[in-house]
Amino acid sequence: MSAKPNILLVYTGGTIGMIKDYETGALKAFDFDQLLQNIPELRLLDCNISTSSFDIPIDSSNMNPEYWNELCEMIVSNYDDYQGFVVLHGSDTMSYTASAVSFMLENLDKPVIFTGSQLPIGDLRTDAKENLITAIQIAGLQKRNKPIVQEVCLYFEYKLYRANRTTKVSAEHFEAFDSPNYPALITSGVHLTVHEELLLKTNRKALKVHKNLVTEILLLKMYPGIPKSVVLAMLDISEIKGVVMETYGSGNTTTEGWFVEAIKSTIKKGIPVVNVTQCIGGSVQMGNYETSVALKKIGVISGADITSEAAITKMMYLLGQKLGHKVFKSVYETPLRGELT
Ligand code: ASN
Repeated sequence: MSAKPNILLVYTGGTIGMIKDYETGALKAFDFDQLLQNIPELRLLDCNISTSSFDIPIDSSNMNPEYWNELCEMIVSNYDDYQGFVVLHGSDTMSYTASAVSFMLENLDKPVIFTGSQLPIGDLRTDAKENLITAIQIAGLQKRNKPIVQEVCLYFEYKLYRANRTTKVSAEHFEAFDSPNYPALITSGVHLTVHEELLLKTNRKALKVHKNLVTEILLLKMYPGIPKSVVLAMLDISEIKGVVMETYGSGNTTTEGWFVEAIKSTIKKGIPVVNVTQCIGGSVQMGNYETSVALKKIGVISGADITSEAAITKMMYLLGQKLGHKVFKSVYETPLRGELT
């Protein structure tokens, strides 16, 4: 292995590489090589950077599991030749993609760092350069010839987070992401401060990729006054294979009989229902209030302090594993990639 780490930079699209279409005034994706020409600083980094790109870069609002498969394939097919991977991705759905990839890549022992920006790299006030340069530096961090970070992360505005703990919290601020239930793994100031005790440790097993995600999931967000007819109609959709229920506070819903009955019969049909909180931070604790006691009794799965992004992608991944109902519940409630406490 050369002394300098090899880093693969994968460009999927997003604002970071966009330019303004002067006819419409809207931002659109453009050529990756042109993007790199705007960052001569990359040549000063102490690593060998190779690049790879989606054939047609996309705005991340068009992201989907087919693209996730393509991205995982790009990482897996280059896995032995690189010490780290940096994925440039639009910020809008970055937490979804990065969470999904964390589940799809089992036994990862190298860094996969997602980053992007709020302003295009060509913009005078861009946040892209710092995000990109530091993400590459972090992907190249080594200790005794081994990568220090061995998990899927998201780097934005001076902080490295565990990817599946993040959520996009601002469409305006450079600090676009937060990780409310798990501290930053690395903070970037004058020095990079690595919080090693927070990092996932590799289990030394061979890398495995899981591509058969199941997407037929209902995201049921509770709101006061949600009509019975609406809930029943949604739960009645025959394609649904799993439900992520976004509840109030520590996992509470209305105690109205029709609601609990509807959830109970959904579970009886073999459709798992996961309880996650609508709150930005904190955890589901079913049984804490009367308004969640029944949910616990009927077998609703606790998402604990998982984000909705990780809850949905974890369900996509586990539904693809074809587990029995009981096993599904216990596996879902277990942290697989550090996504819940
Ligand atoms: N719409 C863009 C995207 O997600 C937003 C961004 O990257 N800041 O691709």
